[in-house]
Amino acid sequence: MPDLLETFASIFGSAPDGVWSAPGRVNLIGEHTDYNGGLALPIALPQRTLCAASARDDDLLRIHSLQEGSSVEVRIDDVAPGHPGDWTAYVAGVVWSLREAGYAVRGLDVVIDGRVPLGAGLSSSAALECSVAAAVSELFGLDLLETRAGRSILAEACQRAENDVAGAPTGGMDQAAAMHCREAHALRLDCRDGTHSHVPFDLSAHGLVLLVTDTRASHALADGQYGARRDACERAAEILGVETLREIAPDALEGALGRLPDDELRRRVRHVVTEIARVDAVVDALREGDLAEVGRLFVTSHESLRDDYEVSCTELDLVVDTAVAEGALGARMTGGGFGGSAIALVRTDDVDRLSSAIATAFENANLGVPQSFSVTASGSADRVSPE
Ligand code: GAF
Repeated sequence: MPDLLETFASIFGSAPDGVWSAPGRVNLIGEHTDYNGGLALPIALPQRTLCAASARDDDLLRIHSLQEGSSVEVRIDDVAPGHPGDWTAYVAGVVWSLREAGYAVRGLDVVIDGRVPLGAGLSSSAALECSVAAAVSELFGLDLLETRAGRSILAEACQRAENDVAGAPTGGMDQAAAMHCREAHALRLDCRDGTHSHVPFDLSAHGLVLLVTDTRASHALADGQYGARRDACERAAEILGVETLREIAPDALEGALGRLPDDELRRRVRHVVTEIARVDAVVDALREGDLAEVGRLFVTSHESLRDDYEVSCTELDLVVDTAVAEGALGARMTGGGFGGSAIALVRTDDVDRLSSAIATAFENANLGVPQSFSVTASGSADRVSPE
């Protein structure tokens, strides 16, 4: 943390009031289900974004990032959809949305140290939003970080910042993960009513690790493809006369598909309904210690995302195919897709061999250099200092 504190002092002339942090995430399963009122199963990553901050008694936001190396100033009253138009929307948007929700929030001096890989589909944006939300809650006495209900309010404010200010029409999984995840547990998130529970997730007991591979293939959620999938789901729900696709039970799927006008819409709906069912199948398999079944469900999920939802890409498919061919129990893309990262369930002794097999496969296919690293389930947004 010395860089962060030194930079804060050199820019703002004093030590910060405190430092907060929030994690990135990988989703074990339950992809593109959150905006359909469905289930998801993320874990928090050990990689976190740090936010050193001090409260101001005016309405100015002064924002600096170690990675960007530049500073931006914006007044809270000037924050609006599309403004600011760069990464600082994820900071300013959080302050704006908490104020819109009626909280008495003023300006901030902020330095960000983002240690969640950027553009890797690992929710660096939610980590940034949630680290700022944690800081704002404590600096302005909102007392939201202390309770589960308060954390849900912060997660919703972060999602609004992303939807309304940054213009990315995402669901709420990533922010909920950053606010609610627990060490050595996955978060079973029910996006219909916002409830969640913690499912033990400690692969070391099984001689396994979760290997994340950042494909380095570009990935952006504010572009049209993510929104197009969301629109398709809303259109299908309207045709089927339900509020969200969560209302379609697996045994009613065939009937529902028969009432949809085209094959593309049928495939989108089939992914969502079967994927929601796979979440509880993974939860059951984890509770029973049946990791082979978890691996099989990973692969089924990936095939569904690749063939029915059409959000995978060459790089993600290559990671999954290579990992499975080299003995992983299962693998799948994670997050929004169109690039970003994949996860694989791998025997501890096989990690190095699998990582180099993936790197070699990318080299042979003339693709960029992927980054593989193993992760454990970590904790949620919190204060780092003063302790
Ligand atoms: C991205 C979005 F931000 C999430 O809300 C979720 O929809 C995910 O893609 C797909 O499951 O991470």
